[in-house]
Order: sequence, then structure tokens, then C-alpha cells
Amino acid sequence: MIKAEAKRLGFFACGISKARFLEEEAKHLEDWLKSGKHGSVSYMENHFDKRLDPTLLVSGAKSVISLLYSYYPHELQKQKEAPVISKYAYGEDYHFVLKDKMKTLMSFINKEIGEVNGRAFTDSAPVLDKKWAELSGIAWRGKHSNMLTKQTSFFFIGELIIDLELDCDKPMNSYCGTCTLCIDACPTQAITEACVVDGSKCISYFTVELKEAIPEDMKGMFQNRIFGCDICQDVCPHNRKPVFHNEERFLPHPDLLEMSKEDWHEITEDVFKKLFNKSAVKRTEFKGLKRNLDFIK
Ligand code: B12
Repeated sequence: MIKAEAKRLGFFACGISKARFLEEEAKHLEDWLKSGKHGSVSYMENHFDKRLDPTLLVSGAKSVISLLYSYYPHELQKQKEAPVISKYAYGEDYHFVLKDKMKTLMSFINKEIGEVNGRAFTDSAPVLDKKWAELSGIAWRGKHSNMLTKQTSFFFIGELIIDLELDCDKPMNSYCGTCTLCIDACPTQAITEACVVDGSKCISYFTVELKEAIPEDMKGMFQNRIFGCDICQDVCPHNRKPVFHNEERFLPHPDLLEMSKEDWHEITEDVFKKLFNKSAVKRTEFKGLKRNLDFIK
């Protein structure tokens, strides 16, 4: 019933796993943090125990319902020379869109099943979104460290962590095989080994998260990227036939896809506000986007 309602709400996959301490991830996460692979993303150092154990985050947690929501746009930026923003940031900020949908699913659960307590999460909370998607059998971990299905990796992950015991799914196999296209295509060699990303070398980190100046030794390596980076996903054979989103709120401002190289480099704060009113691009603010634009000149 929950999976059917999740599908009706537009999630293209929904899987369930038991809420528990992720002992097997503790060492990985610790090593990743200790080796500074999170760069200046300091929030990743917070709530180490909660990040590994949702029962510390949601009292009485029994199940994690993982949900996948496509963001692949029907139309891409039209101007060949135009600086490139990631497809995940074309429309409204996904944190709000996914939260609204997951709250609707939670109300459905309470109406149809009874008093169930729980919370909805996507991205910004101390939860290993990818690991729960893996454990719930709806996706496998690609060598670019993001989750993949046979149809796509261009999706957001959200989860409901609830105090209701549910039948759990089993993890699926990986279909990466011997392919290393993502690892080979990363311009900054940020994918240090299969399934491990050194975030502090990722173009997405430099253009979205980093507040300071971008290191000069990265000059000329961004392949015209100014917000986020999709290169490791664009080259993936499993993304050959994209799963287009059907989310009105992910549609970009009509001017965004038409903008030329000159339009971008001459962007004003007013245009920035008009184009990115509700977008994830606001995370880097106007001055951050100008920094990114100047860096690729
Ligand atoms: C921090 C973060 C980043 C950082 C660091 C990236 C990273 N891989 O951690 C930066 C800013 C670089 C980043 C970039 C992007 N991100 Co991000 N990011 C996150 C965040 C907040 C935490 C991820 C995390 O826990 N990292 C810590 C490391 C240690 O965990 P890990 O990557 O899962 O690594 C595990 C494995 O490496 C494993 N491991 C270690 N060794 C080995 C060896 C083997 C063989 C195996 C199997 C596993 C393994 O152990 C680690 C711990 O579990 C999540 C949201 C969330 N709360 O989970 C979103 C998230 C992962 N990001 C997301 C997206 C969309 C992106 C971008 C595509 C955005 C863009 N287009 O620019 C890029 C992709 C870059 C990339 N290839 O990873 C989505 C991914 C959706 C999906 N399809 O999987 C998430 C889930 C947000 C969401 N809720 O939708 N991101």
C-alpha cells in the first residue's frame, strides 16, 4: 500500500529496510572524514553516531522507506558555448519538493494504517541517504559513489524513518561490471577508487559548497561547469535513455535554457534573483556564481 501510494505521488522507486546501526559503514565514514575528503563541508563531521544509526535520530524507529525521485529535464541548456549548470538545479530546490511529497506520503500512512510516528529526510540531515537506498534494494552504488538503477542515476533520494515494522526488501546486485567510464571521465580525478569520491576534489564541491576562492591548480579543468557537475553521470551507460521527471516545480525559468555565453558572463544580481528565485543555485549566492563564472573564463 505504501509503495503504491509512493508511485502515485511520482516516486519511481520505493524500497524498505530495517532501521538499525550501520556498523559496516562506520570505518568508511571515519576514514573518509579523517582523510579530509569532505573538504570544508564541516556539517559532515557532525552527528557521527546519528548518521550511522537512525534509531538515535527518530525515537522508536523500526523501518526506513527509501524513495527515488527523477530530476532529468526534458530540455537541456540550448547554447553550446554556454557555461553549464547541473541538471539537478534547473528548477525549484529539491529539498522543498521532496519534503512536501514525503509529508503527503506520511499523512497517507497515518490515515490508512493508523498512528505511525516518523520523519522525512533528504540530503541535509545526518542520514546516509545512499546506504538506505542500497539496503532497500531499489538501487546499487555506482563507481562514482552515487546510486544507480538500470534506467538512471539522475534522481534524488529521500526517506521516511518511521516507528512501524514493515516487510523489508533485499539489496540488489551491482551492474557496473568492469566499466570505469565515470572514473576516467572525471576531470579532477575526484573518484579515487570504485565507489569512493574525494569530495574535496569534486567540481560540484568547488562550485556549490566551497565558500573561499577555488584553488588555481584547478584552472582549466572544469569543462565550462559553473554549478554542480554531471560529468560522471553523463558518461554512464545506464543513463543512455534518461528517465525524464514529470515535476512541474523542476521546470527552469524560461530564460535559463536560452542564455548565451555572453548572457551568463554579464549576469546581474537582478537576473540571478529572477532565474534562481527558488533554486538550489541560491546555495552559492550571486557572488559565488560570479566567482565560478570568472574561474572558467
Ligand atoms: C557530502 C555530499 C556530497 C559531497 C561529497 C560527495 C560524496 N560522494 O560523498 C559533494 C559536494 C562532492 C557532493 C557532490 C554531488 N552530490 Co552529493 N551529497 C552529499 C551528502 C550530503 C552526504 C554523502 C555522504 O554521506 N558522503 C560521505 C561518504 C563517506 O559516503 P559515500 O559517498 O556514500 O561513501 C561511502 C562509500 O564510499 C563506502 N565505501 C567506501 N569504500 C568503499 C569501497 C566499496 C567497494 C564500496 C562498495 C563502498 C565503499 O563507504 C562510504 C560510507 O558509506 C548526500 C546526502 C546524504 N545525506 O546522504 C548527498 C547526495 C549523495 N548527493 C547527491 C548528488 C545528486 C550529488 C551530485 C550529483 C550533484 C551535482 N550534480 O553536482 C554530485 C555528485 C558527485 C559524486 N560523484 O559523488 C545525491 C545522490 C543521489 C544518487 N543518485 O545517488 C544525494 C544522495 C543527495 C540526495 N538526497 O539526493 N555531494
